[in-house]
Amino acid sequence: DSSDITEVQNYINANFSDPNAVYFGKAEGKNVIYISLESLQSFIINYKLEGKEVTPFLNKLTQDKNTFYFENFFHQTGQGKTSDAEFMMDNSLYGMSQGSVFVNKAQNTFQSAPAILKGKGYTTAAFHGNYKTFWNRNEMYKSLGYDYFFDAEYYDMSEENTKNYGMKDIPFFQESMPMLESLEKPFYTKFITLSNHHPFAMDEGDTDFPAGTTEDSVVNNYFQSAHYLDESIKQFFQYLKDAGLYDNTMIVMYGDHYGISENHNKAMAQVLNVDEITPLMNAQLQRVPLFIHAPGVEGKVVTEYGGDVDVMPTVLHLLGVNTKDYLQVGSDLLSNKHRETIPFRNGDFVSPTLTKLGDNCYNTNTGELVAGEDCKKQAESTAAELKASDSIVSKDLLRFYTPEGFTPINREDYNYIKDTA
Ligand code: GP9
Ligand code: MN
Repeated sequence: DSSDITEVQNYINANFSDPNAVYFGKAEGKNVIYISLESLQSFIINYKLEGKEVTPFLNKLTQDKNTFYFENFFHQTGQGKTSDAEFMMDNSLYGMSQGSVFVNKAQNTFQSAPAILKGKGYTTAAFHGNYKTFWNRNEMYKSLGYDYFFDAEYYDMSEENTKNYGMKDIPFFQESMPMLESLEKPFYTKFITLSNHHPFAMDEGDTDFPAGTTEDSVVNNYFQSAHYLDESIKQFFQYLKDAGLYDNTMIVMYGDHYGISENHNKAMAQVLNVDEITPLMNAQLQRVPLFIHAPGVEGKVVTEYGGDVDVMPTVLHLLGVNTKDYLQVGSDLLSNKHRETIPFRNGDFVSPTLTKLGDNCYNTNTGELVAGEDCKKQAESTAAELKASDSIVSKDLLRFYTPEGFTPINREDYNYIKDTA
């Protein structure tokens, strides 16, 4: 009821990170393309196997003059995996502590990035080479306000084009181009890649990159599969240039969640050349790459800690949309007041100084255990942030509050039934 809303509003107002005047509106009117980089973890950036860069294209992009590369960015996903990352990118709210918000809360009211931008004249679309019902996307995307959902039905799902869940990334981007080019501009779109998915095995002929040499085939395959993803992104960037879209499009790319779980710590210790992967190192391995390529904006390598929920306010502020009246729990990564305590979905947190994992509190830099008391303040802010978000999602609070100037989404305006006529 209204007292729940007031409590959440007070929390969010008190914690709002003001937009940075240097960047606010600097990408106004640009198209937006999000790319979900399946299972891509930050350790792979600039990693060399047998002297060869695994992700040469992305490595170079970290130094690009119009690109922000966030090197201390952490995924905050739970059981909803890819879909949790999508949810956080589009809403700056957390997925659920149990189960998937896409599956369980698809009928809720949201004030998502696509919905907000539709109010500014944007066309919105999602591209994914798997069938639309996976993760209940076809229902959730209605509530998020996606005008179009190009799912497996729009792609050539032949044997040679597909692997595991669906389209291989190279043909996926290639076949997406005519559909992307058909959209009215400006557009807000997302592309969800698939090839770099566990167990990462490649089809014959799809890569000439070497596999790793540990005793763990999942880890070994990961190098080849990540290399293939990098190559597909390189090709997509070229297609965007060829189509004349590159210079007026902001491209946001993020690793959706870890690819190598703790079950592979033994091989990962070899890969990272350490004796063992400690719990603290495992937390540090939850870093995923985040790139924001914004034409005309001077980028940089950003060292501040950040997490998934922080991306939406960052992107909207670059587009010149103030998020102050929206109920979002993230903190603009480019704000001078950006918050650097990054909650994980289970209530643990990482920060540049302290890390809490279960009952243990660590000095992030030395790895030493410190008094639990030292982590208390940040543990409280972590719990408060998760609580505010959970309150919004579990009680469907946004149906009681419409920010000024926002047009609510009517789910009935949307369907993703392919027109075969
Ligand atoms: C499936 C894709 C992969 O459509 O999103 O799902 P994941 O297992 O990574 O959540
Ligand atoms: Mn995924």
